[in-house]
Amino acid sequence: MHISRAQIREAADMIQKQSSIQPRIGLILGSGLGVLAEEIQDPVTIPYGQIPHFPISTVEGHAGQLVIGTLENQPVVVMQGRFHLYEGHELASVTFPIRVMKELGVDTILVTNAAGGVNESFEPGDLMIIRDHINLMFRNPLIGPNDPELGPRFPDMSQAYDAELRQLAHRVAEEQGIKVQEGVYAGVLGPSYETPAEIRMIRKVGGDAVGMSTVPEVIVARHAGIRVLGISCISNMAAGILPQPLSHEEVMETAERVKEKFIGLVRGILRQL
Ligand code: R1P
Repeated sequence: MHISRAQIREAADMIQKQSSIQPRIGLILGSGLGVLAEEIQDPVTIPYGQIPHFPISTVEGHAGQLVIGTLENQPVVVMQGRFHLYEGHELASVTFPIRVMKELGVDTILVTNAAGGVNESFEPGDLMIIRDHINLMFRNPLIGPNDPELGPRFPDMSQAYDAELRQLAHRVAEEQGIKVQEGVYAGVLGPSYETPAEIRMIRKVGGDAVGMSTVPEVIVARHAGIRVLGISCISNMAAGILPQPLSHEEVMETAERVKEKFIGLVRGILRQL
């Protein structure tokens, strides 16, 4: 599947007809973190099903709608729910919204997710600023013909997660007295959770947290020249660290528990962007 500029334009046109706001910042809200979209002022909400070429969200905790409005006086476009490869979507669909955000004028995105803690010094409920990622999906959304109007054939990934934005996130966290971690996000395909042996491997190769999203979105954002800040909510410890089995219910519960500090951190970052 190949995404064309005409398809991106078509989706952006539809969105621009619904809202006069020109978003500068894009937010992608991970599992259970969609609550942040309720904070948007003067929101215009568009279900994904109404936007040309957008797939549909199928995962619990992902409402499946785009919300456009302002947050801390910043014009934002928010994905209340994202797409995952394991839902059966193609990589081009999973990352299509990033292309559309760029077309709408977005220059910075904040990518969030719920992730399992691999680093044993982390605790469920911690927020982790993403320093870098490891693509363990072994797929790349840029495979196929490259449209140079959208980005270069071989985009640099040495600064995928913007250093200044990470510093800002740390500063805001400190101001608010929120403890944050920083680390490397390992992206896997899912949907089965990882085995203890896989988690040991991820730890050995330098992963601090693991999840089933984010990596394709960030690759496409960097291809498009969008600055990226990533925040993981450590929703549980990954397999083999604690004796209990993993569940999506626990992921949702932890997201619910941390929502105030998460919202506070994001609002604080937006205020200073
Ligand atoms: C598993 O509980 C789900 O939570 C995470 C994983 O990637 C997986 O989809 O969701 P997000 O990455 O979308 O936050």
